Amino acid sequence: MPMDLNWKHWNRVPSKPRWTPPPGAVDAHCHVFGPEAVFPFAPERKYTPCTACKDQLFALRDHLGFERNVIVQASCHGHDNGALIDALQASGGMARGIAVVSDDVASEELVKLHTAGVRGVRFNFVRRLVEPKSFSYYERIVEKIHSLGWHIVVYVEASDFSSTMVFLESLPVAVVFDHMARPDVEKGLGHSDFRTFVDLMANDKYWAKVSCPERLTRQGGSQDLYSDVVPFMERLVDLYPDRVLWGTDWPHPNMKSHMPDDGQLVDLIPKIAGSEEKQRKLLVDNPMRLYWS
Ligand code: 0GY
Repeated sequence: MPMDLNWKHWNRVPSKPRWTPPPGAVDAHCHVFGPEAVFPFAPERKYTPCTACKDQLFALRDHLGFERNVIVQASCHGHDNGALIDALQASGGMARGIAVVSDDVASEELVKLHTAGVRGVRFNFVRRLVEPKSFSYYERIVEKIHSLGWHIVVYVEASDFSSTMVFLESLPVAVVFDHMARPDVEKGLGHSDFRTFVDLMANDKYWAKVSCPERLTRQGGSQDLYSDVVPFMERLVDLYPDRVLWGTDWPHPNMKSHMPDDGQLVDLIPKIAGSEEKQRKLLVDNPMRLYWS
């Protein structure tokens, strides 16, 4: 099936970053889609993406000067983690995965995922992407993954943040927030919504991905690249240098306004993390601790 007409294709000729990542850098948020003939998209999906397969992801990784990936199961593949497992197995240990499973997942399936390199599950609370499920559904999954030492990756929008937090607080596992829990950057750094998130992060079970300025910006892909989002990313890196992760979000699903240049996204990193120490923690030490230790 062709990709949705209002979708933008990922950038086939990203610029070469001018900034060089430290050795061992990890792109901790990216996806693989298809190819559909081998890994069909889920019938219940809310969008049909373009193909973005493992070889294309690994080529981008090398082009950007990164060494490792954390590949996150996206909603268009539902609970079928086949494309993800295939990519992890092909990576030679240089990729880890975040899967999506249902509450009746068998323990043998979880062991299979772990062996392939999966280290957590994603709870996607974004209603335009996934039909809402009860918190007890997610609790049943946590009970099953806890003994594997896995964590959960949460994708939630600002409007659902407080109700979801009541649930997350009770969980006995680490929680990683995609895209800084999607702040409304127009409200500013001082707004109570972002301050609540920043305060929550003081609890060391929480981690934040300082990612997706292209999704959060209100400036479009203007020349003053994502300058409205950078202060939010920088604030989290400054306050919690040991619990932040960075990712490209390639192939940038659902981007309709513009398609980012992945090389330019890398060039933002020194603005977000201003010292070599912070850059090393963000790109190497933190993802290695969470995904490879
Ligand atoms: C992202 C963001 C999006 C999509 C998904 O699972 C998904 O389909 O995560 C989005 O549309 O905001 O992190 O890739």
